[in-house]
Amino acid sequence: MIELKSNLRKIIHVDMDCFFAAVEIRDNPKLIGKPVAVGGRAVERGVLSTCSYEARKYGLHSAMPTAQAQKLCPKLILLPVNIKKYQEVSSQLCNIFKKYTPVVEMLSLDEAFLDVTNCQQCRGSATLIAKAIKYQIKSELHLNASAGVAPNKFLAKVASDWDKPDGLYVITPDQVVAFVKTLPVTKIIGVGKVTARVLRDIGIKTCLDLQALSLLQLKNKFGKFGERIYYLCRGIDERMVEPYSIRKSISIEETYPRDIARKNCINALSELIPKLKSRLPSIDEPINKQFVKIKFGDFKITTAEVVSNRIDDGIFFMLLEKGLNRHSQSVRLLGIGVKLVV
Ligand code: TTP
Ligand code: MG
Repeated sequence: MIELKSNLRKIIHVDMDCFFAAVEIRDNPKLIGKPVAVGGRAVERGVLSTCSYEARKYGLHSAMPTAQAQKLCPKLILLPVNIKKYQEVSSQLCNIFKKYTPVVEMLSLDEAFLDVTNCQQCRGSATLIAKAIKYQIKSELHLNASAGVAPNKFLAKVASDWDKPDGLYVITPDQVVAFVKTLPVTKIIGVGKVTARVLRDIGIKTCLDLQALSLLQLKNKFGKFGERIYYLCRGIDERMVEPYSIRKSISIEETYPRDIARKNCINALSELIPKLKSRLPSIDEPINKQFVKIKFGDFKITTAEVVSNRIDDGIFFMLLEKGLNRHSQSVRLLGIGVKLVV
């Protein structure tokens, strides 16, 4: 038992609060306390990248069409996306993280995993390290971060969202079993609306409910992903924190609750592009390829890719058209991504 404990990892997940909006409000204090959103204009059929907590009170959220957001919140202050500025802040954030550990995996501009198992600062306490990081972000960058501390990536990410905004939530190794029992399955990475509905239909809502299914049952139902959730619902996640440079590609995909008509794919793709960009460490990030993945209503999958050195929105639309031309069905899933220069 003691031996096992010495192998335990200490993982911190940090996620900034309403990141793009928070940076804009910081740089223009007149916006404090107002409903503020960052995103594309309604006339250009834009969507919100994010919005302040005041705006969220009106039901606004990321990826909502701006036209709809302005109807729900007529006083909304809409600002354009200034990605260069957020990238600068992101690299400042990364520098703060690296003061505590070299094992930093930036997941997007505002989100990172840190493995602090071997960090000697703050008496080696991951909780105190997370506190120190939050304090440093606040005092140096004048922004709020939420942090989660846990023995693995899955739980650290759940924890950072637990107490948002300005939160710090800790799941110690001996709390894991009790914590996952009541955790809704929707908190498991990869369990989107579609999987959640399949599970709900057989009476499964929490991770404890899910634990009743055997490894074989889950594999039969969900394939390889079934195996993953078998372990995740028990609070087990062996994934390492991988410093960014090891990652070979970055992608984002969405399975739609109902198959979408082919003519609506352009809009759906427009919503994915800003999400993908927010996951890149820099907009000028050198890349090799751009790709689009389509899963059709009959589960047929096609991918289209092309060599590209700089991310270009037009290329995604061209690849979408190419993929759609290969099959006549409606679309169940859309994904886009880039292969990185490593
Ligand atoms: P998130 O961390 O998902 O959201 P957030 O930081 O705005 O709010 P929260 O307090 O809930 O963490 O995303 C980080 C940034 O990425 C966000 O500020 C804007 C960008 N983004 C998009 O451009 N489109 C999207 O659909 C999402 C989800 C985020
Ligand atoms: Mg965030």
